[in-house]
Amino acid sequence: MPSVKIQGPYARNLAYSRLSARTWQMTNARNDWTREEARALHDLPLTDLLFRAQEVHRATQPRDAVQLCSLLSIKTGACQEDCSYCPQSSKYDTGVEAERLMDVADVLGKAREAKEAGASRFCMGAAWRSPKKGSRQFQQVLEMVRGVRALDMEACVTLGMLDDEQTRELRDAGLTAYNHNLDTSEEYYGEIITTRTYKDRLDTIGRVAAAGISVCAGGIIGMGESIDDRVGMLVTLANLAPQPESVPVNALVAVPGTPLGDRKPVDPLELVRICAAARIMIPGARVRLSAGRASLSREAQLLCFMAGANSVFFGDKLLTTGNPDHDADLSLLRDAGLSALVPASDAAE
Ligand code: SAM
Ligand code: DTB
Ligand code: SF4
Repeated sequence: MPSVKIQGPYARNLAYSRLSARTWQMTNARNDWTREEARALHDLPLTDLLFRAQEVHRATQPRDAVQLCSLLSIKTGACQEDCSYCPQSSKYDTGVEAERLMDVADVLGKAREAKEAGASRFCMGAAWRSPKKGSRQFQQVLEMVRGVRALDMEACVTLGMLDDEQTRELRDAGLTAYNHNLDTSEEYYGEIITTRTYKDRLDTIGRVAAAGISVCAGGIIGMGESIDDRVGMLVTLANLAPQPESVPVNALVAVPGTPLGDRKPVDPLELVRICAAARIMIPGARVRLSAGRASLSREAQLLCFMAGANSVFFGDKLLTTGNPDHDADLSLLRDAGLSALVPASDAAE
């Protein structure tokens, strides 16, 4: 595995970007976006939209650093929820084999490998509606979080809906961020998921923020939603107080067997617009170019970076589907003159 301790002018980026993002958040982030102005922004001529996104990007983020996050499915398949996009729902026959929660030591081994390969954040996903109250599995997840933090990596988990106690325990374990996506607009949500509501989603996000854990929340495009649905989702995210620390922008990976298995891929330029609008509306966030990257050209990915995306999932697998491999991503960064964000303590070495 290649070791990529990317240093250089942005070696202090992780610490710098948090400070800069928070400063911007306090002074410039707005929580009063209307759908009309967000739609007008989204629909700008693309070069104007990119220009505005670059202005915000350069004022708030290290301008040429991309955070590499590695993702691991710690508990796969057999989920009770019916999310129409998801290969892990038990309602659909997608060929994904259900697996029990992984051992803590195996997960930490993967985290160590990810760090060695250049990742500064380790994200763990479980196909749960919510973690079982007082379960041994939840205690194991807490151990995983503590272990990842001890490696001096940011730790993120996505485990479904949380109650107050679980949220506090995750915070006390040192969790950096909790991923809980809105996926689409409130109006379109019922077309995609019927086993929970938008309000359920917002409640968990509110609990996470109230406990002092950073919120990672974003969505998916390419599920048959309208542009107004995409903009509506961004407005809901931007008007959260505090705004999310990171915003994953996923392009649907159409998995055969799911209700959305036949959907045509979105035009990459539509993804560029969402990245740019997210950068402008949620200026302090890491905008994470997430699922769907395996079908994007290098040029399309670079346009997303110009639009303000500054984080990707790094490694050849997302949860159950494919992603560009390490070499492809490292050569993309190198050829574009971008660098990987390194943990603050590494930068200080
Ligand atoms: N079960 C938890 C939940 O739903 O919050 C965590 C795991 S879930 C797989 C995490 C996110 O992955 C979803 O909210 C969705 O945004 C994204 N996702 C899942 N399947 C996808 C697909 N086929 N294409 C794009 N994004 C997908
Ligand atoms: C997010 O928004 N995207 C990631 C992460 N958060 C957990 C998951 C993408 C999953 C894509 C389908 C799969 O690999 O199963
Ligand atoms: Fe379950 Fe999450 Fe997949 Fe929905 S997105 S089916 S909650 S794993």
